[in-house]
Amino acid sequence: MNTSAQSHSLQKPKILVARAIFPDQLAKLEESFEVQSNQEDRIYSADELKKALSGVVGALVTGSERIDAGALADAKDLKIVANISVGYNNFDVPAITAAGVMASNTPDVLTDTTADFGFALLMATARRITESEHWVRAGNWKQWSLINNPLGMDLHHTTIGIIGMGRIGQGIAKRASGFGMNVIYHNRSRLPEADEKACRATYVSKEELLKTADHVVLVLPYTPENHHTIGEKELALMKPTATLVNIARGGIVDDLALAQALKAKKIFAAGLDVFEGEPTVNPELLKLSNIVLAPHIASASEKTRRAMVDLAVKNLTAAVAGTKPPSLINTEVFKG
Ligand code: 8YV
Repeated sequence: MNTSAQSHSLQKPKILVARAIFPDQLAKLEESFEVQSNQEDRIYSADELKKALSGVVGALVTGSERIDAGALADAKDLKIVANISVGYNNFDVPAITAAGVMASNTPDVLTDTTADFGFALLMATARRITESEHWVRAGNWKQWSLINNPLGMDLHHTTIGIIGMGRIGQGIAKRASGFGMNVIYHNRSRLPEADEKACRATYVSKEELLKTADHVVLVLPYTPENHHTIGEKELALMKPTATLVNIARGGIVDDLALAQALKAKKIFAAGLDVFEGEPTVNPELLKLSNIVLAPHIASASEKTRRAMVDLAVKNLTAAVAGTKPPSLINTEVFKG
């Protein structure tokens, strides 16, 4: 073997890490790969992403990177785009498949952390916790009062309506049972009886759920069909005492219609972790006090964010080694 062939055979496969990850996880990756990383964490423009994907065999990306035919135009060596996210509406899956590239996501590892957060956001919303804090900080608390301090809505022994009954929806249902809540749900397809039993959940139509739930929680994936699942018409069906929580994706709720419904007190309050056009938040929402806002942090515990990266790395490493990634989305691309 001549020297250049030798050095070629010793070369590590080149990969892209499109966003900042924990430094020790990056250092571990660098043992096996030549890593082009973006620890600066500035989101690539479409053109920068296209360039960054050219010449790499694998890429770790997040929901901020749109992977479509344009992004893949020069990615001739790419075997996998491994999303550090369970939702993958940032992927144009048919275009990725047409390019012969595998696509993977990070299910399961974030289920409980995300369900915990969904429940926390629901409690904060129903019991007006952030609004109360702002009120205290603004010096408004002059005396304890039976009726003139912020009064919220109960969770215990009320009805929770969950739209989207995947793993995270089921996690929220189980938590709700612990609060003595009656659980109703709506989903594309009804769950098997054993799963309904495990969640103590009853399947209802979307309309019945909106009309009867005291608390509506959205946990469905974003697809074009799910765009504005909650708009003016749906908000009008809800009780004036009801709360709405969105931990799914921006675009599932019509944020302007929601702001109008909250302003007119057509519903009691809302808790949002995701927004249409995030990180921009509709200014009409920012004017309201009967709302709790969070910056898309449902999966954000360090332990879980690390587990998401670990699973994405497993997917990437498997694809580069020619084995099947554990959470491959477009299985038809894998030639075992
Ligand atoms: C991610 C999420 O943090 O997994 C998901 O679907 O919404 C979050 O856990 C986000 O998508 C960034 O990739």
